[in-house]
Amino acid sequence: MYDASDLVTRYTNEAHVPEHLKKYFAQRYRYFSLYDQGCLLDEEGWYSVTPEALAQQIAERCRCDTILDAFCGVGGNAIAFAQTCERVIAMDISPIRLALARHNAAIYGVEDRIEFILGDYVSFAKSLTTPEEDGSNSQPRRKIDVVFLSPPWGGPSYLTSRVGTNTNRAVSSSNALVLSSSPIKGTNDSTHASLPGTGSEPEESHPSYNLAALLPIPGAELFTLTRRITPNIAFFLPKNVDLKEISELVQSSGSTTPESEPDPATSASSPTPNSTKREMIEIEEEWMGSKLKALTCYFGGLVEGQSDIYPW
Ligand code: MGP
Ligand code: SAH
Repeated sequence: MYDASDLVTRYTNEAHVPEHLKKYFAQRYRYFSLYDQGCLLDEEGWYSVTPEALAQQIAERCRCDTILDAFCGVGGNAIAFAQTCERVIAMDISPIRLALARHNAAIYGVEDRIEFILGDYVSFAKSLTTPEEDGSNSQPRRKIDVVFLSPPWGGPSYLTSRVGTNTNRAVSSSNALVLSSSPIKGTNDSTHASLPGTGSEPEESHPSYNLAALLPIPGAELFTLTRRITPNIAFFLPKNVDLKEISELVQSSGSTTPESEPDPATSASSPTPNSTKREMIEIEEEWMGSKLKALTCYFGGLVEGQSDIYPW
């Protein structure tokens, strides 16, 4: 079995955990229910891994043939995708985190279902969608049905360090409708969604998080680049993200929905803006117990009612 145990310290005793990681260590079974079987995380892994119950909820929504987890980190999402998708491509720029993801996937028995790629997603996405010099290949070279984006948010202080223009999460937009979906209303570690601000406990107010603060490139650029691979994107974002900026994504990438049946030969690429019908975005609040952890924004065929327009 693949083993990356020599790469990082594995904590089993709270007394040995550095002070700033203690709050994450306390949540270790939320991140990996099989933590005691040897799961490994490094510092960035501790503060950015998607908790298992949330990863499973997202993976259910993203069920497809081939999914690309563009920023796989220590594998929280990739492991869940391996349980709902035929093929998972997991990419990360950090050789250590990629090895940790593979190690953790082996513990979950899904290592063989994931193709691990060490690399920069931005270059990879450009190489997938750049036409050959003879112009023969303007479509992605391999069919990817869904891309999951969970990029770095700029560190654990993302909630307070970026000062946005307001704290208003309500959305109004002329070209996009943002829905708040309602999976399970849970009291334990499950996800549920509600309209912004109607959670079971009042959420603290934080300055808006601007998409421009995402790494390695601003969120709008990341989205536009990814749209060249597939319209079907799940974007995992801070809970205080500016929802108006989310709604503007589908306007700036020219994504109005096609009126007629799409040509199967071109359906993997962005739809042609040939109608004024609004593209819908679905926003899922990711809750654990009474705490809102993050938002997942679904685009294209991942939105209920839009799969006929954006098939895969
Ligand atoms: P959090 O609010 O920083 O942590 O992140 P925590 O411990 O849940 O805080 P609490 O005060 O609510 O208890 C919430 C969730 O967001 C984490 O569990 C991660 O799944 C995710 N997350 C946090 N960061 C800083 C990142 C990041 O940089 N990138 C990604 N992709 N996810 C992150
Ligand atoms: N969803 C993951 C956490 C992702 S954290 C999980 O559940 O474990 C964000 C990851 O993006 C980090 O591991 C970081 O190394 C990676 N990353 C940063 N820049 C990148 C780039 N240009 N290409 C690919 N991965 C990158």
